[in-house]
Amino acid sequence: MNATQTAPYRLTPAQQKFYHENGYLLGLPPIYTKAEMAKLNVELPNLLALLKPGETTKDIREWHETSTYLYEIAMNPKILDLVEGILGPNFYFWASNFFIKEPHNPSTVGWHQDAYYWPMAPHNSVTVWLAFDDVDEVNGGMKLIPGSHRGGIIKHNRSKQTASVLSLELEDGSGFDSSQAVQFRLKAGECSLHDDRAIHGSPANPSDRRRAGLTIRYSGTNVKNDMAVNPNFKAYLCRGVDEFHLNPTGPIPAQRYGRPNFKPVSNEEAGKV
Ligand SMILES: O=C(O)CCC(=O)C(=O)O
Repeated sequence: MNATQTAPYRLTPAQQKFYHENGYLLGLPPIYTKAEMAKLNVELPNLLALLKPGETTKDIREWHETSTYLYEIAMNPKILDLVEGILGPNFYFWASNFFIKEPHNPSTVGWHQDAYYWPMAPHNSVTVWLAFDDVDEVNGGMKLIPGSHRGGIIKHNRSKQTASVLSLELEDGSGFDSSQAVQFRLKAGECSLHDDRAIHGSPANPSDRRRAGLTIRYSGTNVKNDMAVNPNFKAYLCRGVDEFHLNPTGPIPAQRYGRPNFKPVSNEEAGKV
């Protein structure tokens, strides 16, 4: 190890226990310094410039396949150290998606379980939510129902909230109580982890501050995507060995910013409507 490398961060047994009991983890060491995060934010408009008329930042999905900007974030050893503490030594990443709420943006993210949307089995996936801004209760930070990942997958219905960016969601009271939700608070450059079955969502951003985060999805190599439902799925081995060979491997991007030439399968197409 040279002088600029830091020792890998290992989740403690107490953090692992907390995650497995509650379905999320906060209070983790920063992934990026303020200066590093500022640089990533300066670069972000280059990616946004590739959006087509009518598209929103939510359409930046799986652009890691063609953008080293995103691929390098997803493969950041500091993130992989955290994920390894949950998934063990052998895992891949397969998705990246921005959730950006500009100041005074009324968009919400309805209560949902990611696993309801994904044609993947078994449930052995972790989302890293990397904050590009300081995020809290004032600017529409995420909330999660602790322990809800242990309650099984609940049938989602078509969204009643017209402001929700998701089309399928869970109604408060249908198997969970939103007053039990934990408010996520992160500084720019920090991340949270959550289980693919944990119920979560976020309100609008009525504040003067942007609320931007990048979600990156990681799964154990034992998790298989149903290619009949999501044919664009590509796995990128992050750590260890792929002893199962259940999924196709993705190409390594060669340019800093680019968009894939496939249309990602929509949540409605991939979900169990
Ligand atoms: O950014 C948000 O508010 C929601 C993110 C989310 O739904 C997810 O990570 O699955």
